[in-house]
Amino acid sequence: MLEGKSIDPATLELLEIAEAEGMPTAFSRCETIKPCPIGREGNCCKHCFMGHCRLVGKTTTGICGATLETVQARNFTRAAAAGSASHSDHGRNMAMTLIAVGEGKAPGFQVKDEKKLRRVAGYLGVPTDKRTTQEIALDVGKTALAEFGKQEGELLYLKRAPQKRQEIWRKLQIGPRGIDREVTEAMHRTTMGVDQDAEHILLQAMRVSLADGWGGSMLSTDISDILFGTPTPVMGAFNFGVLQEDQVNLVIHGHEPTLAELIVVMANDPDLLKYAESKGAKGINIVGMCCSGNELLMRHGVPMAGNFLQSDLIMASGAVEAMVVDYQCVMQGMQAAAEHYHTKVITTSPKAKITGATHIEFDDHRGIEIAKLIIRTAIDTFPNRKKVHIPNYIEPAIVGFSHEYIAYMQGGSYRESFRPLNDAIMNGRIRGLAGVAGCNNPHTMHDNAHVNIIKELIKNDVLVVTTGCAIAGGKHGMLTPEVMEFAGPGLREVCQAIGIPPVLHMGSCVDNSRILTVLSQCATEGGLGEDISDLPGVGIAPEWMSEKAKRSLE
Ligand code: CUV
Repeated sequence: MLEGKSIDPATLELLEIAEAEGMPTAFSRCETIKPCPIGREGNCCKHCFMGHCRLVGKTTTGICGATLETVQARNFTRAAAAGSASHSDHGRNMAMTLIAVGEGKAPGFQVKDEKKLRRVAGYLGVPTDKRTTQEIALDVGKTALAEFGKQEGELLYLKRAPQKRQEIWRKLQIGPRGIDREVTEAMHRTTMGVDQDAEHILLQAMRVSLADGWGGSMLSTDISDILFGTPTPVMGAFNFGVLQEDQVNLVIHGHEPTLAELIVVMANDPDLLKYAESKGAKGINIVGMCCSGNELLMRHGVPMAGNFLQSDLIMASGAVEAMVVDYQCVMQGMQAAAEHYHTKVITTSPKAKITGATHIEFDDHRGIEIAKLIIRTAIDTFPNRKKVHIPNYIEPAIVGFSHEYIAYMQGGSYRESFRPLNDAIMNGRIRGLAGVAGCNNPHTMHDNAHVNIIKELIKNDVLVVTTGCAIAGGKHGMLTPEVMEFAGPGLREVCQAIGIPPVLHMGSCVDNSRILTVLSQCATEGGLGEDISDLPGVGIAPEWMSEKAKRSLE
């Protein structure tokens, strides 16, 4: 029954338990729900109520006359707009936290990377001379926030792309004016009776995607680095084995690093540790999941319990006291899974609740107090444990390669560059760069595509960077220096010379913006052409499911 579901033995082990105990999971629901073939292909038009029109067989237009091309372009553009809205709304929250820090109204938060704050201020045209960190932070936050509501001109970060690319965007008139404006316009243009030329609709899909990649996501990454530190390599660990049998386990799942950061700090609070002891636990163990997990992993080495398809399954260990979530990629089925055990699902975002779950709302003005309350709630749950079964699989990994760190590795603090990498590509020792990103999807064998694609790429001398749930490779030994032996001879030689592994963990999904920065820097370094499209680079999301992944590597 379980055959073909995952290449990960820890996942199979808990799937067996879940099945025996009747706990529903995405894997089990996928057995009975087959995707609608019409919708999946984008051939169902739901944009007005003369339909819905299913464009199959001899039916090639909807009631209004919209063609298959138009319908598909509309569906694609709406998915891109939703993905862009999600990443960008996350970026907006980060900007608002930075403003609160600038105003001195966010206890527990501070500017951790002043150098990055000043660099970002430069990109955004915020003056830094003779100004305090707090003043700069406030203005950077406000300028970033203004990018969302801007109505005219173009996003300030577009100028971080190679000159030639910027000119192409301008010529096609797809340079985003403001992030929210492009999402709204995408929704408008795909409404019944508006834009009805497929190519023209798709131009807006590109614009809304650029608004994410060079807007919401990039701002989100930058502000996260300013507030929580720009990642440098740290040791981490992957898979269900990171749960602790004798401790209170809190799994942090979702996307925003804000509350997650405070929970990590507060898990060492002596009063809370004493309280945990009073309930029979030997400590408080914080582990990550999906993209929140990536944020914590790359900045603190907080262990990563798993990726998307493991997020409801982990409850079958019987060892999860609290599943703390904010938004995106949080399956509602998690609550049904939790009800089979003692686990509390705790929703924390004012934007996202789950029926039946405990809601403890985060507010960055009272962050510490809320983090403590969440940990206390988890501790209170510990005595309710029944049977515990933690699969004994744990894989070490080295994670946290920001673009800043990659540049630093190629020349030190004063001469950082992408020259060695470019030279290696030019002389053929490295054949290309690949970004392996995106989710899991139960319609395909869990982790299989991620891991095997990465293996093949490095074998063929392609340097790989991974983000999001593609960090699946971490569970299978792909993020250790030992993986060097599977790399082709050219890639191995270059990686050894620079001092980096052949597969670089770059963070969460919004950190795909780090990949854009690396590509821009490679292009502007010279020798490989003048544009990102001149580079031998590819972006892949082999197990994608989220609308966010639809636009991710634009
Ligand atoms: Ni934001 S979007 S399943 S958590 S990568 Fe993971 Fe990554 Fe896809 Fe979601």
